[in-house]
Amino acid sequence: MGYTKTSRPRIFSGIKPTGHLTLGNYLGAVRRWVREDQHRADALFCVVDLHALTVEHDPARVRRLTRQAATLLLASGLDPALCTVFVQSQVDEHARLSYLMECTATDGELRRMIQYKEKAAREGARGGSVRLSLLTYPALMAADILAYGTDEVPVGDDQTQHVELTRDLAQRFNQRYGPVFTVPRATHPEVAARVMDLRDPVSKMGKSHAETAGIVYLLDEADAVRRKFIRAVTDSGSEVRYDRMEQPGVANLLDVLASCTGGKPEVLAEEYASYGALKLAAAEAVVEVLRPIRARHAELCADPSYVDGVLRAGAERARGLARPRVDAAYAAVGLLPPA
Ligand code: AQP
Repeated sequence: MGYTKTSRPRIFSGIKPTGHLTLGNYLGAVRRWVREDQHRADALFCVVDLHALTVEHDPARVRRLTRQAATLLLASGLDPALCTVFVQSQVDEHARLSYLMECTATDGELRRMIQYKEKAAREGARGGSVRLSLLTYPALMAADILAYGTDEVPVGDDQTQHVELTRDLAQRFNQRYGPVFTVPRATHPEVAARVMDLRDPVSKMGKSHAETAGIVYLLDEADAVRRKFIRAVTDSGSEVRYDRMEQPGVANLLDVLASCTGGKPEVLAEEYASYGALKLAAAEAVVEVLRPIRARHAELCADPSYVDGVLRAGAERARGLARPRVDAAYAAVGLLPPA
């Protein structure tokens, strides 16, 4: 059919330019893309800018954050010789296939998405209106993934429900119209699949959140990182234990430390006699992880034409990979071939 694959698994994942990239993005997703996925698979990584338009947005900011996200992905170690890095809106097949996904999903299915419920409630509470694209966003995300015959989607925990929906849509489409799509599966890191806000350890560290004191950004200076960790909310009591339910603040610090140093949170807990010592250790571990990323980011910012070139080549390759499958999906549902 023109979209056969190589023997290596196909991997796709993306990041929304809704804010500055966070430690959660890095530990939950990007680091695995860099260390594992790009080496063992035919991997595509995308700045999913269309998803940033589902809530009120400033065009200049989205443009700036899209470039910054792409630059940070490269600064984190994605290597264009090993993987494909591109921007979603520069590859038309995503929006083209999204419509077919909307015709496959049901209204009830999309309204059940937790992120839709939470964000719609947030917008409502602010007195704003809820964009229709916030509801249909998982159909576009399904299109992002399915257009490439993706086998694996490396994401943080918060995206599990959307990938499950993508699987359902792929299966439903294939049953109705014939085998066009690969049914993908989500993969998550062993530790730090959900990094929590340091000031509110029962909420995810999210880059678009308005309250930023508990959010560590990849571009934060070392002193800012240390300050945020020192002010992290811990729990009542003083014993360092790894208990996500009873001690979410301490567990979060242990997850971050374990993820940065390669240890196990349960084992690390035994090494710290106080919350203060744990905070300092976690802060220093994060400072060391971020140091080379910030340095490389500064170098890449001095050479914007390099980043442009990577994105141009990435979009070209992505287009070539996606088009045959999206054309096949259009034909399968009964649409005429391109005129
Ligand atoms: N806190 C986190 N811990 C672990 N993984 C995370 N990811 C995001 N936050 C965490 C993973 O990073 C990838 C890209 O995320 P995204 O851009 O889709 O979402 P975000 O950073 O959470 O941005 P927003 O705009 O603030 O989103 P909402 O409002 O939806 O939370 C994904 O693999 C994600 O799992």
